[in-house]
Amino acid sequence: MPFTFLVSGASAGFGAAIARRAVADGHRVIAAARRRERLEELHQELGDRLLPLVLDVTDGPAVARLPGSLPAGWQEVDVLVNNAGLAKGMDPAPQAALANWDTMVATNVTGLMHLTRAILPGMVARDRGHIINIGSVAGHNAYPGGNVYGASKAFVAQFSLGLRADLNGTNVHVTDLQPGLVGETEFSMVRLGDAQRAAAIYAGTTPLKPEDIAEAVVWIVGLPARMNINRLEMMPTCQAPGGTVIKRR
Ligand code: NDP
Ligand code: 8X3
Repeated sequence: MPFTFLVSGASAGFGAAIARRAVADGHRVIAAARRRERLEELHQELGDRLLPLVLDVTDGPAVARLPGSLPAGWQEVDVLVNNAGLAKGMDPAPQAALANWDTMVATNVTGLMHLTRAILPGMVARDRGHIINIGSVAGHNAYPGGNVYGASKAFVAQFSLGLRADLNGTNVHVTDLQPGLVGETEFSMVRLGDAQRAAAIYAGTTPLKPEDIAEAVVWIVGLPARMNINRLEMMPTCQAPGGTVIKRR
């Protein structure tokens, strides 16, 4: 059955890949992000089964107005992919810029929370829907410089479980999708602001691709309605859970 998706952060990376895959599979996609021109390009590429929507998830009033302001025929969102998110900086906590911390919390935590709150009542009223939150392995594996980014993804993990607790008995599904290292996105460039440092993150690795995340998303939404995937952790085979670090003097 074709669904109407709302994908936040659809102008690049995972979000664009999810939009492409969903449209290829016969679904319709409301593609939301801040960069209008990127969304227009995606619209040109994918046609009228994609609705470009300029939206900053940190703009609380705009997010709250969203359900009523969608065009006729696009108001019933079946699948919300809370993907818009970012890391800013990788400095240790004593040196980190507070502005970067605030941006991560505003986007990864508050933005995700507000968009969920805006879309969820409609799903509950229709007794169907999927919320797929893009978390991260950083939400449960601490690493130096991951401080607020990791904490924001820990919020996503616990919020996802809390939502399911509230929605227990309904056909509204909630999944926290937790990828590890994924290349071919703007993530590390946005985080580090330096092409060389960003490229070094992936040197000598074969990371996951945005298409792999899209594959997981369409698998989740295609499962029988009785099933809920609470969390799904994915890593490339060049990465594995690590454990703690010891500092030797
Ligand atoms: P990208 O930087 O490639 O894409 C991020 C997207 O989020 C862009 O489309 C950007 O669009 C959008 N975005 C950022 N801020 C806002 C905002 N305030 N309002 C609306 N849209 C916004 O990153 P990825 O695709 O790699 O990351 C997607 C998600 O996956 C993030 O939540 C990230 O934390 C998570 N993740 C990434 C991993 C990786 O290794 N790449 C691994 C695990 C999780 P625009 O600038 O146009 O608004
Ligand atoms: C992105 C993965 O390990 O760079 O969420 O934090 S990591």
